[in-house]
Amino acid sequence: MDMQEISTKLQAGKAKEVKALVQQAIDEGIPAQTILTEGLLKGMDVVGEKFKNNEIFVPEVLVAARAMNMGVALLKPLLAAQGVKASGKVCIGTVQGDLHDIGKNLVKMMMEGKGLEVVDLGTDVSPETFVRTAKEQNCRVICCSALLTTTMDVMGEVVKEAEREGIRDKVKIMVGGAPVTDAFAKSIGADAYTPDAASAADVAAQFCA
Ligand code: B1M
Repeated sequence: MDMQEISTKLQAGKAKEVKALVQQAIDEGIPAQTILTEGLLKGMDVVGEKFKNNEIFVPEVLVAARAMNMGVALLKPLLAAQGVKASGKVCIGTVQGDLHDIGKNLVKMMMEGKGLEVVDLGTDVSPETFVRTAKEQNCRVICCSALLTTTMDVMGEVVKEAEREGIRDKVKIMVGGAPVTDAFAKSIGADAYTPDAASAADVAAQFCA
């Protein structure tokens, strides 16, 4: 099956059809990672480009996001079955002011696939909530996702809050999301930047080892 079909249906926001095509691809033995990157994520990239160029607007993006989530739900058990097992607790969230959660949910899923226990704080998470949760629940890693250039600076506040609350030496802080770079992560004093969900899960597992 051609992954382009999944991408096209996702762009059109046809959630049921995306779900059926993803199931068909799984049944044909296409690897879950291929379906995710070549089908679903490629489709979402096109949606992002059109959104940027004002060719489509928030409602269209939301239906595409819903189709993406339905496809990802089918892939979840398959992606989670891959990789080496680790143990440890991490908390994850999208930073304050930011409501994008598709990437954050993928990172969470891959981390759970590694055997990590993930406390999901959702979206619009304040630095205080990240740090309080890490403290109260003994998380080894705080994972921050940001999709907006206007919200990525909150990640620096998370680092500062961890310092203020005296847990900076006990917790690793990982950052990611489309506008985030390795140089940015270093500039705010975070412990790691990873570009995608799979590498985020690998690094979190190493931190918890
Ligand atoms: Co938004 N949006 N959006 N949006 N949206 C972007 C991010 C944008 C780039 C679109 C564009 O202009 N091309 C642009 C940001 C521009 C900028 O800041 N540079 C943008 C904008 C402007 C906005 C609004 C301001 C629009 C408006 O209202 N005028 C608004 C802001 C709302 C808010 O957050 N306060 C807004 C709203 C929305 C929707 C609600 C409609 C919807 C979100 C639905 C949802 O998430 N539930 C939405 C969407 C879907 C997008 C695009 C199209 C797709 C994002 C996505 O889910 N990608 C996006 C364009 C784009 O990115 N191409 C866009 C798929 C996802 C799997 O990728 O999240 O990057 P991503 O995650 C990746 C990696 O980044 C990484 O792993 C994942 C893959 O493996 N990763 C991590 C993510 N987090 C990580 C953490 C880690 C490690 C890796 O460690 C902890």
